[in-house]
Amino acid sequence: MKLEDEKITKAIVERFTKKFVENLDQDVVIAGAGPAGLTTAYYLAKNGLRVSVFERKLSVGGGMWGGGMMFNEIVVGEEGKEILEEFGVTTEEYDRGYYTADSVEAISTICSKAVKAGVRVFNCISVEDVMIDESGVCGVVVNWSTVELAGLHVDPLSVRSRFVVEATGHPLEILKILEKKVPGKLFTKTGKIMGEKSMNADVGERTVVENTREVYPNVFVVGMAANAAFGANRMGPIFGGMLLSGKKLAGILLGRLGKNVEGLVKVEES
Ligand code: 48H
Repeated sequence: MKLEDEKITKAIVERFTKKFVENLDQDVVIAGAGPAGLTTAYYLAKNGLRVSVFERKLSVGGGMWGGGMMFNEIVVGEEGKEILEEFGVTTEEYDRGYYTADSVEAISTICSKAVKAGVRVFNCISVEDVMIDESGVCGVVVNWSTVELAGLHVDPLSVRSRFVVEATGHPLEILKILEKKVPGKLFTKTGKIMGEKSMNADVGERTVVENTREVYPNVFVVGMAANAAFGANRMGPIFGGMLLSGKKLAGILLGRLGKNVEGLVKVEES
């Protein structure tokens, strides 16, 4: 059989368009495909929700690939280990309460499981704004990352969703947009972004789960963004908190949609 070049092009364009169009009205849209965003997405899709993740970069996985300072191993605690094992990632005990995993195995497996569970990941697309109506935020505004990089003046497209998840990590891009452009205050003590504090693994790992919550009507923070929003410490290359935060947020969002979840502890919002 002779391969037809134009058929390859047609297949890609038609299939991508179908995928994009079929995912314009979602239960949850997540900005950022780091470990926290992907873990949230996995548990939501596994429990029947329509979930899209938009990722600015070509590759998904955020900061997990590089472990700590590019030593490509991650550390997790007891509960983080259980989540990694649920994903099928190999873990190794280092000392009591400290487990390690290969960072490449960890993030590639989490992403694979999320996609197989039904999550739609759109890479090379950045969330550049939110969509609002009288109920609060009701979706995101997206554009090719290359448009942003080239500084071109090209209008974006929009995707509707019941809930939006801020999973952009340290830079808190979605919350910065909210602070600047939408009326009302964030649900932090000051009503504004409180900012990330210096490294303290013990505190940061705990607070990242506590700070996983709604931060503006219909907008939820997860992972590093949660501590940056609520003024808590960074935790360095221990990644259990990112996974636990993602699992907690999935529980909250499923609860909001009245879903009865088997095998996923519903965590009430505090
Ligand atoms: C689309 C965007 C946009 C945008 C950014 O940084 P991440 O890995 O975030 P988390 O919270 O999943 O994990 C944090 C962890 O990697 C980390 O940095 C830790 C534990 N640090 C501790 C410390 O002390 O330093 O992933 C965020 C993702 C990235 O892939 C970005 O490219 C992407 O979000 N992103 N995607 N639209 N506007 N902004």
